[in-house]
Amino acid sequence: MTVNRIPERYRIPREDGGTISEFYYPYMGETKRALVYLPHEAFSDPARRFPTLTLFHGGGNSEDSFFGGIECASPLKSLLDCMIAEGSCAPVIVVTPTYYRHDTVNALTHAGDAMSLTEMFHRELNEALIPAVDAAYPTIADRDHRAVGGFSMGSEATWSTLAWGGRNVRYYLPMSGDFWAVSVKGGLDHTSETCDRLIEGIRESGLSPSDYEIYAATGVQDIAYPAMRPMVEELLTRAPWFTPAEEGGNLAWAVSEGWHDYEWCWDYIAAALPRFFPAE
Ligand code: FER
Repeated sequence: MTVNRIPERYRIPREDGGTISEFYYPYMGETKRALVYLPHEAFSDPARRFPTLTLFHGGGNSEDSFFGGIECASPLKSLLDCMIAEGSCAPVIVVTPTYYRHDTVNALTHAGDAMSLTEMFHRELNEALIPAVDAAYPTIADRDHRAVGGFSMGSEATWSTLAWGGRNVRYYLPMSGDFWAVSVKGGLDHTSETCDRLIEGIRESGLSPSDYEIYAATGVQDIAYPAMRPMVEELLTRAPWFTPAEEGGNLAWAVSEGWHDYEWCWDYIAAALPRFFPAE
């Protein structure tokens, strides 16, 4: 399926929107920082609880990358404010953590080093981040109201979460990145084994195909396209584990005109949110 560009009004900051703040939580002896978006409804209706989308940044980036820091230099906050105000999706809490640690500076410049961090992030997500967010914010604390997604190496972290850490998360938004469990760009070089590994992990987690839904997206000019395309196309042949969304299945494959840049993630996020968390 194709992906629409977001309308220009999604880029215009709104007075009636939600808030962004810094959030700190402990993990393995460190204090980890994340940004958290709370929808306007968290303030206007204090008894209400919300689904959560957690977004993993790309290699060499940080917890500030998706929102453009607390000053919100990217269109992500205005996009969320606008979609929620217009009733295009449910009000949602959005969390942007980092898989980096204080001692992993090397990994900032090498995607291959980032890989061990993206592969393991599901542990921090399940053991520390999800419980901390649920304790601090008005979340609907069950797996049907949690989504994770990511860009580039953050997409690798998203596939890894589905493979090994999906017990608390139903929805997945891998953007411009394949799954590197078998090898770097294994979606291209080891397509079949990469798909086997993903399915093996899901099966060992005790999940069945109705327990997860994926909106996988990239662009035809994206450096991830040559690896992501054969992987997702093969996954679409692996019923019952993966079946096409067009036929009511659990895997949507969305291709834009785009390249390897957050600019195209706004379109993917805007397309996925109404599927994951439709407005009531
Ligand atoms: C991919 C293409 C590129 C991918 C990751 C990258 C996980 C990351 C590149 C970088 O960080 O420089 O298919 O999948």
